Amino acid sequence: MKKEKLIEIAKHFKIDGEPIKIEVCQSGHINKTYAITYKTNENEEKKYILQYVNTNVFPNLPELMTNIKKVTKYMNERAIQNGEPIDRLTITMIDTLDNNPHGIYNKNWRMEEFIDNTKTYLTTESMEILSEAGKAAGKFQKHLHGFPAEELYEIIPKFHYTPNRVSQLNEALSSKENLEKREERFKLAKDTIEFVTDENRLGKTNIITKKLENKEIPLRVTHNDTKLSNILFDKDTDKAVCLIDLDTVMPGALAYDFGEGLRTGITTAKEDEQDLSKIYADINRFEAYTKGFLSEVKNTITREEVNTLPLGVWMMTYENAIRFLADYLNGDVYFAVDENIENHNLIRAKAQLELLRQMEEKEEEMKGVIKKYGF
Ligand code: GN1
Ligand code: MG
Repeated sequence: MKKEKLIEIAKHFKIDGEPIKIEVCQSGHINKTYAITYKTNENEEKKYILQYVNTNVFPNLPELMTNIKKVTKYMNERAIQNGEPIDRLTITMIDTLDNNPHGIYNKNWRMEEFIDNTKTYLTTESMEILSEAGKAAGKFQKHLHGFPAEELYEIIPKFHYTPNRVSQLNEALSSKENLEKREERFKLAKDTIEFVTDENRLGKTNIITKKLENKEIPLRVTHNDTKLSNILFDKDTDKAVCLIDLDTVMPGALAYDFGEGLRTGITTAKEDEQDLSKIYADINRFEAYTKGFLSEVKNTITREEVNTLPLGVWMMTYENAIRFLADYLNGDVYFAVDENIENHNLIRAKAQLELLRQMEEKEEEMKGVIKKYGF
């Protein structure tokens, strides 16, 4: 979109000063994100994030914004009560000039403050950063402890209910739409489909959700998208600052957030690494993340939740693979793909499955690490 048009949109939000610079942010597979720098009335520079939310994925944006406002308000109030700083605790949405009750301009647009002196990582070699990533996910849990999860809207129904993802894959497999065009994709994905639809694997997909249903584990407020690139780190110290992208905050299981963090944290490989030999599920990386995570949730996590953690890592990896594969077979309708990378979603699925295969071999090692930290 043209810069002039973006500036025109930005002017509908309550910000002092003038926009002077706009950059496209390349991360994220769903929304379109821009960083806008303003010159304030005091002649200082201040950055904001302008986003076009994809309402095919998030059809009820007012409900989504309501969830975000509720959880961020809760975090701020609790921190104030505890005498803790709130300046970089969580994201802050900007109101629109016409005071839209949900902070939305023209159906899809919203603006938030850019959190100062922070950066993100797609991957990292550093064990310290991984441990900080674990802390970020754990802190989110800690800050929202006591929030009544059932008050939140289920923004994407059955988001991490993996059997539902399996059904969506089955629909993609049996759909007769555009069959000619998709035929080639079915051929290329043959082995991947076989791997994914293995009966043993499918049989494990409902364990965590069953425990939630039976109340063996508590319903938590979960972020549901704790991948490494959704964590802000301090530019100078590399300490985790907070989780961003709260679009999928919903009621869920603790293991979803732990699992999604480690899906991207356990390896140095990118999510779409094409050279499978570069993908290595490293138990030392698992340990670094786990250590950080458990240090923050140690007073709130239940015994049964501890038991679900390794399965959560497996499940989030499997689930993303299923989703990438289904989207590939559907013709890339959900996740944004890079036009320069042929079969991008299939590549993503294969990379996830390589990780999954290695995780399956390391299940006992993962359990051992969790024990080592006293759980
Ligand atoms: C999407 O919005 P983004 O790009 O952070 C997706 C996640 C996937 C992730 C895979 C709403 O996250 O569930 O795990 O891509 N978000 C939604 O990278 O579907
Ligand atoms: Mg997201």
